Amino acid sequence: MKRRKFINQSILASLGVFSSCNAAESSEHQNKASTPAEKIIRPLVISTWEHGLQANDRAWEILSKGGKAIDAVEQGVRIVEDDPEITSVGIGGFPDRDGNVTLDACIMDEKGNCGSVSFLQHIKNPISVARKVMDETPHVMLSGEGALQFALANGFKKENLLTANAKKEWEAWKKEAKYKPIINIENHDTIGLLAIDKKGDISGACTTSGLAFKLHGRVGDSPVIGAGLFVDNEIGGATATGMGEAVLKTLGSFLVVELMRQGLSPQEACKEAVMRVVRKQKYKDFQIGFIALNKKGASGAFCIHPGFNFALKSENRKLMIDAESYVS
Ligand code: SD4
Repeated sequence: MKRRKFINQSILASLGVFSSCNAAESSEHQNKASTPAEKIIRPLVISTWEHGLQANDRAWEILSKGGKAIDAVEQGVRIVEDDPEITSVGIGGFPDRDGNVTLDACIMDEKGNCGSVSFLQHIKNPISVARKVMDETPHVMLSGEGALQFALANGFKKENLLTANAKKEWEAWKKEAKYKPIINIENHDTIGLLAIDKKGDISGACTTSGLAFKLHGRVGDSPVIGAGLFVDNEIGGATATGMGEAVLKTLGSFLVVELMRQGLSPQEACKEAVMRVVRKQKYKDFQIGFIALNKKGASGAFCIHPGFNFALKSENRKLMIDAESYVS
């Protein structure tokens, strides 16, 4: 059941990660609000959890050639959707309590365009369906059967997303059928990815299979623009991971971007959004985490409990950064 891989230093090294550090140690990870003299770092890509490393690498292939952030974020998270070993996103994702893999995703570009799919079954790249919703329909969000019909009509292939491993885990879960999330191994590890390209345009993508063994029909924060993801190209972008219900109740990613608009650094904005959840919801025995970047390429993160980390890639850096947390 335990899916979180606490990758140690040697594994990180074998992945080509130059170093792993905490938030305070990264020079690109600004704790202070931006000043006019601050160095502009771009392109840059950040994404949630260790699977962010491979997503960032893919996004970097596009960004480093002068490609657009919107293409980088879509292609980056697709790598994670395509990996059957990752049990929280795309194919291989853990199913709901009835054995259905149901996926949520959204994408947002520098013009404020956005697309989203929720409760989508049988399609392994929901992020690309969300992109099509954005690019080719007058709508923002398609759900369930309608989202599936739209995907099939646009050439996506129907496949069985329930892998043998996910089925085995679901069958083991059914013996007790208890739903008790455990911090950092809650059976959910969304990928949220934010990129700023050479031109300075920002985009974001977020994709997940949501809470494992959830009620059939449950949709979390990840496909909801403003909750799981938000981008305002004048200011920056933010994305969320963790217990979606808590993020939905505060429209967390929108909140982070608005706090940056008021002058907070990405780090300070993520912290204040987490504190809003802690204060308003009066409970904290779950994990949520935010990552954010601003127009200058400064990034930040904050979470409730230790254990959340994010991947960062820029011209000369490839890092896993441990997010600071409310609980020490
Ligand atoms: C959800 N927020 O469906 C997602 C799950 C997640 O890290 O982020 N996992 O609630």
